[in-house]
Amino acid sequence: MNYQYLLFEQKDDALIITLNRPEALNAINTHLMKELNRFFNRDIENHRIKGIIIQGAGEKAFAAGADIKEFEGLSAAEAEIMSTYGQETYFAIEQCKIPVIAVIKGFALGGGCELAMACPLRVGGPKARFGQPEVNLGLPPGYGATQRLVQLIGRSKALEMLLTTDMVDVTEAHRLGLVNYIANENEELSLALKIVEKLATKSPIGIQKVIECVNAFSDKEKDGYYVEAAAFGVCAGTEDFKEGALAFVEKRKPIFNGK
Ligand code: CO8
Repeated sequence: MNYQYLLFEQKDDALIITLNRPEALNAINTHLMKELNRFFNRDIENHRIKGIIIQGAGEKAFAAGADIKEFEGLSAAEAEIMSTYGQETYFAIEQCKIPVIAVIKGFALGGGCELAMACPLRVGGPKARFGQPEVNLGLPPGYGATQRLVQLIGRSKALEMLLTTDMVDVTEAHRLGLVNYIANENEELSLALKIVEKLATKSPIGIQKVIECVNAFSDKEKDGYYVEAAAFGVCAGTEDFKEGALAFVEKRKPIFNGK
């Protein structure tokens, strides 16, 4: 794999992806977005892993948004294409059959906060700060915040964050449901690794189907209950289901093979 702005490190069952533009607070430029797209749509297949962790390089930021320095001279058509491409990339992360955990130590702003929201789980450190400052630039968000923020924290608080651009700290983000876990300083990554360890004991097919069904909730073309019943049916025919039920009866821990 040949990547310029993403670093990869495998630790046991986890693949750690680091957004690596610390000099620009890991702002997501076009190239970095293309690399995320390539990984989640293609290269992920080369990895045998149970969880993916996305973090930002350095202590200061997860990602401070899209790269504002690329905005100059952008035509309306180009901006719409960029927005759609970013949304598609984040959908691939949201729908990834291997769960993705965002580890946020500092700023998660604009497209950075949107990236964290596309991940099924989020761990925040004590200095994590979340915000959607796009209206300061004369823009609405373009990578999904007007939809995912509403889903995650509710319309009222989402509108407050989007309209005022006020940032929320990690305690408030946790209270709102914007982060799942608060980690101690310098323990953010190790907490995420522990979560992957836990996920690795579960049925990979079960996990994949939960992600698929929950995503159906916000897909206007799908009936989530139908998707859930169909997933339940598919899973009932799997070796994982037989193993899970047998292990319960035999009072032992299940060993899932993901088939
Ligand atoms: N883009 C490009 N460079 C950035 C960005 C960014 N989003 N954020 C920070 N940087 C750069 C700074 O320019 C600076 O570089 P340099 O040293 O070369 O001047 C370096 O990172 C360090 O930043 P600061 O000196 O500003 O650090 P501070 O600690 O003073 O401030 C802040 C930190 C508060 C995070 C501040 O940098 C800031 O406000 N950044 C911008 C945050 C923002 O507005 N984000 C939203 C961007 S728009 C967006 O995400 C829309 C997504 C959808 C796009 C759809 C396609 C068109």
